[in-house]
Amino acid sequence: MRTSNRFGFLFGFGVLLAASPLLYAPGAIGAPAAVVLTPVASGLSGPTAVTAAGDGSGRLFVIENLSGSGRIRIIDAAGNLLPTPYYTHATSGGPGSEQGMLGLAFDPDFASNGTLYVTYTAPAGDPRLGAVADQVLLRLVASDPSADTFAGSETEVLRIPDIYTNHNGGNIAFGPDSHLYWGMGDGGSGGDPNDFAQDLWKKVVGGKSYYLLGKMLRLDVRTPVAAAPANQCGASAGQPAQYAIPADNPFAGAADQCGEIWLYGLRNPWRWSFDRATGDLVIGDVGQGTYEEIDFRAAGSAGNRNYGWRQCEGNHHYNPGGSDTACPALTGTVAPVIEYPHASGACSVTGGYVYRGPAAELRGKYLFSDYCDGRIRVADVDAQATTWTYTLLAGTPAMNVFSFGEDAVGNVYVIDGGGGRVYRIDGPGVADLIFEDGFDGRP
Ligand SMILES: [Ca+2]
Ligand SMILES: [Ca+2]
Repeated sequence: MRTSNRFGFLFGFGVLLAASPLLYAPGAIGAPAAVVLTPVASGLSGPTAVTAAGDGSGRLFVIENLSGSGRIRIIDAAGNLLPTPYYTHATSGGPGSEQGMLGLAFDPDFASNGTLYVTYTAPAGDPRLGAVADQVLLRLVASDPSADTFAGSETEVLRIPDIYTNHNGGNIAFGPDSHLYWGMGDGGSGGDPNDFAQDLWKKVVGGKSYYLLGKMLRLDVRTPVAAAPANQCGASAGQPAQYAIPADNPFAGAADQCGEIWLYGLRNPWRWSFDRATGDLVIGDVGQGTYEEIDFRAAGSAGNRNYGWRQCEGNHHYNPGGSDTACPALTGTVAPVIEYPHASGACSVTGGYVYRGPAAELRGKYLFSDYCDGRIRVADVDAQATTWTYTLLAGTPAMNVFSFGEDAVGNVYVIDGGGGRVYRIDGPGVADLIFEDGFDGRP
């Protein structure tokens, strides 16, 4: 049911309610009208990501994190959460941990080649490159792409050493160029004590070599190489590797700069996405203790690739500190398009999507949230603007927003990790659904 409030905006949930309509607080002036959160699945354990295969099957794939393992579940085209997981892998971590199974991306040609990728934190006992469990990119090739349980080959593509258990990024996605992007955190602890995010090469700490931390990586995962170049940091020079460095990567062929790097100066790019209409990259980069930020990279942009951390937290000096608020200008780094402080319960940004789905009033707007306050934010996106404005959606359920996801037709989903639920973000004109287990979407 949807309820009109006195400002003329509409809020509600896409379920049938028996009694009086739910009244929600009005949104800020200018908020989009009639946003509806339609429950899609509940009862999930530590849901961390949701995506589609782009294979015409209508299936959604959801990562669940359990203690010591991560698994992929399927919501079929009829909306049923299938009881048998699609795929399971041992991990370090568990529900609510920053470790675990963290990312999932389907090859654009999955329907024909059966290829998908997952990222996970290696389980205890797995070989370790760094002080703690490695971050791993794995290729799965399904022998039957239409099957609802995975059977096929598994190949490790890239393994990144880690030094602390937090800040593991983990999101992966194919860009419009069909290369795979992987967002990697700064290694962890707090304040990036080893300044990894600004380091473009390998750095030895405690006798172990670390690289590719605090970066957005761009990989050609479709082209295994027989002899890796000297600056392919995730491989041994001259040895075979399961991915190539795209020739147009900024540090391809460079001496003492890792060829995999696309962007750097990131702290923990936990969730980010490509705008399917423009190819622009929008990143939610989790802040340290004071400011959260959204970063923007226009498609085809060749400019500054340094997004500032740990010199800057948002628009503010971090290390070395400073009292001004013009950090990016003074450091020559890229300023965020959105910054917000830790206030009113906000503590950790969760990047979302530029909406390109069927709800007309949401099209072209960027949806994102905060893990701690669970409020959904709707930003007006103007690629010409240096900062974006946004409003808070009123009346959304109490959530811990772990992630957003997008399906093949541009629907955007939001994951309440703490509540084990997935919602689709809808507008008016989208048919209401009755949720089979009686869950009605209310907090
Ligand atoms: Ca880490
Ligand atoms: Ca930044």
